[in-house]
Amino acid sequence: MVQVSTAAEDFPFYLDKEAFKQSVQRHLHTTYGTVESKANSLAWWKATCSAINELVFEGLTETHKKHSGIDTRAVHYLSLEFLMGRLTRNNLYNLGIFETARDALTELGQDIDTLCSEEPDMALGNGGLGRLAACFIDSLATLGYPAIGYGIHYEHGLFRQEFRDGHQIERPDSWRDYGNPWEICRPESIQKVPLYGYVETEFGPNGKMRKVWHPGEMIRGVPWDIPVVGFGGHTVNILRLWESRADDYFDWDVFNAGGYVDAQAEKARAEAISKVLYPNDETLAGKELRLTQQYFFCCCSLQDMLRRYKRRHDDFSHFAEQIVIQLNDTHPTIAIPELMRQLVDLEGLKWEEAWAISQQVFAYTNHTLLPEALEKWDVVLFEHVLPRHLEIIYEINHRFLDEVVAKKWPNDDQMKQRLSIIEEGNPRMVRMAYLGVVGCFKTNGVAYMHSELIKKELFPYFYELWPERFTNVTNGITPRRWLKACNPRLSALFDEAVGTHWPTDLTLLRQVVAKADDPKFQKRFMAIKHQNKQDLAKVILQLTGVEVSAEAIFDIQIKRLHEYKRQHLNMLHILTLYRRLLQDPDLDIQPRVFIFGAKAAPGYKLAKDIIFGINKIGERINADERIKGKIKVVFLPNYRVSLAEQMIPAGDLSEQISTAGKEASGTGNMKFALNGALTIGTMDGANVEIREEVGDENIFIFGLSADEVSSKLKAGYNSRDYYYNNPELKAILDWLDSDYFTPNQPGALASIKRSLLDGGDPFLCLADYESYICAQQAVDQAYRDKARWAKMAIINSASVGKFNSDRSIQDYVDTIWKLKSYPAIE
Ligand code: H2P
Repeated sequence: MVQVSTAAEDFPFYLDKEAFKQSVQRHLHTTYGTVESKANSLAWWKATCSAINELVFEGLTETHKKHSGIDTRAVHYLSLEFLMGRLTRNNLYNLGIFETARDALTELGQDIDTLCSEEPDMALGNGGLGRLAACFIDSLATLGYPAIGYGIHYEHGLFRQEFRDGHQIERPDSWRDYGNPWEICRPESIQKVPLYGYVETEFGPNGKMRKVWHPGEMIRGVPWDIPVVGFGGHTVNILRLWESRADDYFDWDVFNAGGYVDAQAEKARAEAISKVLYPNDETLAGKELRLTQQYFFCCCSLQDMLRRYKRRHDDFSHFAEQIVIQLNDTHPTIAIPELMRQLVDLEGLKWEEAWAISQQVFAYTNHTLLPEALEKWDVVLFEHVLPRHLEIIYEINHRFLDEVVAKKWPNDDQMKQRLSIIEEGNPRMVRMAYLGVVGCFKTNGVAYMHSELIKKELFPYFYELWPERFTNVTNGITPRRWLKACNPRLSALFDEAVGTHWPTDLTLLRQVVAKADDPKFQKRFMAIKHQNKQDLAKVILQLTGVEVSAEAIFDIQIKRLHEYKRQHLNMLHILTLYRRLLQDPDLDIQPRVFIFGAKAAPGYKLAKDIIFGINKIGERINADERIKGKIKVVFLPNYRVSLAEQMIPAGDLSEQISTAGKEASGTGNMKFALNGALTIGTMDGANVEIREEVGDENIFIFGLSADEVSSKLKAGYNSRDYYYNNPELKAILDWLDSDYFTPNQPGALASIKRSLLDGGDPFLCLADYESYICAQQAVDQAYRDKARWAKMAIINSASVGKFNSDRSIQDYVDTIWKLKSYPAIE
């Protein structure tokens, strides 16, 4: 494991308060053309960013010099999502000048928290997958590995969520309306991307036949670089995001002839590619746009890699030594045929040569077993957008089936059909996940259990064919953002307890376990939790108008809204408690605040109904004086990274309640445990490994195991059995048919009940209900014993060092990437 010193004295960018102050003032005057008396917080924030950037860019230049000087192997991380959140605080901490900047700004009459909140979140992602990519590039830079992240420079990130009468409303998220101080446009590295058209077979200059693609359209990819500062400031890598533009977008002739709108049509079409993240793909046009997006950024990124490589090499014999490309999920697997196209069609390599290279550079991370998230493209659509790539995929498939499958399973057509990259059916589909496995030297899952399921359930025959290609890398989170920066109080306590090196070596926190029984330490630990809860209570009041007490259990579920994540199971628990309280207002339960944050995909009706349901149930419960405020329910609007940073330090209970076998890993579970929340969860994803680390007595596990889930489904699961056999469950489900929570709108919540009964309850909420309620009772009991709870919380916080994303990155380096660390600034 690489050790990078992060002791304060070793930070290369030591800067005193005076120098920082002067820099901010200078930028206020000379970069933004304003003065102290006129500047608002936005101007102060921007001037602060410019002051920080002086150091960031110096680090960037040094890193560039170092890495290009040694011409080293680098990892290229291709991801449709990078959920960066805000960067100001992160960059200050990583440069080791947070305190300096805070004090300098205070002397300038500015509050650093206010300035930091001026920054819009870079919400270029949807959930855990995108945030993982952001944590990974932080760790890569921290460990000094040569790396570049490649993605799309979306004009709008994930939508901004508002609630209207409890319903989710989507509004565009314009994160860079007024510019983004962190990014640099690089017109010198623009790439051109061909699309559509047709392919011809021609005779090449050597008399050999060759394929020539005549594209119907060319798009330009404009790169924007965002510097990624490693903790300690020793290395600054980049995240390169591509923006689409029309090649020659303004048609003068049409404009001069009076066609003012038509003249811009091409521009609008080209720009649509990087307009939004996950355009609705219910229509054919939406599907085409998604495929185009995936191809667009892979094509630009590969050209960029080849361009850089060719600066130093005359042939491709060293390509696979220099370049490794990690495909973050199935979305970028189109990069495989694209590299083949660039090598064979454009660079003139033989197929065999190109395929041998390609097979050594690509590795694929799978993030989900859910079929809906594994890309498949209709062959007709594919051929329309990428005619040459379809041919290449056919060739890859043909060789794979004839040379590999037929050898292992001679005369077995069924096996060929099973493993074919093309799914025969109506319509025929390209299975991109299969292409990923065939074209990559490694395929990994993101937690131990998920990686096992990949082998057993998702790709069993591929596993039989190539067992050595399958591996696991358990996810992680960066402790810099998810403890040091978001929870300064707890960080200070840990600094005192174990010294200041834990942000890079999180296993040092294990020493704190010895203090878990110490009443004084418990008191300090829980006092910090209480203060964090008070802070969150203020945010809750401001966002929802609901007053909550920091004495209550803060029971939090934050993640994408999806049936498999089972926010509606949590809702059933709330309804159960509410009903019990109505039957007996003196019922002795620990007060709880149920806190949610989640966005539902705009086209996912039931997910939106669940948000509506929780909001309406919350309204009724929060207003019901009979239950004396014993439970409250709040759904915080517009969940995003910066809100998570305020919620996670305040959690007592972390809800990780997915149907076993469905959540590949989860990373919110790690963030909560690190910040001293106890997990209530199923044996799913990384919960299994968290349990191993914290011990069975410090986690609340419930529900069916993954094996039990699959046997139950095979045996014919009937959710109605649970409904009829449990009168309490029946009563709360029937409640949803009434207008109890939605006055004058009877049945407004009925779709949730319908999905659980008529819809067959595909994620087994009802099968797990009883066990979940029992586990929640155990939580209630545990919380009564303050010393016991404190001990459990401390043990959680101290025991999850394994989930540092530096460890994940080191695992990737050791098993897949084989990189060397070169911190740029010693
Ligand atoms: C996904 C998986 C998570 C996993 C994450 C990162 C797709 O994220 O479902 O289980 O932890 O990738 O590997 P999410 O659901 O949070 O969007």
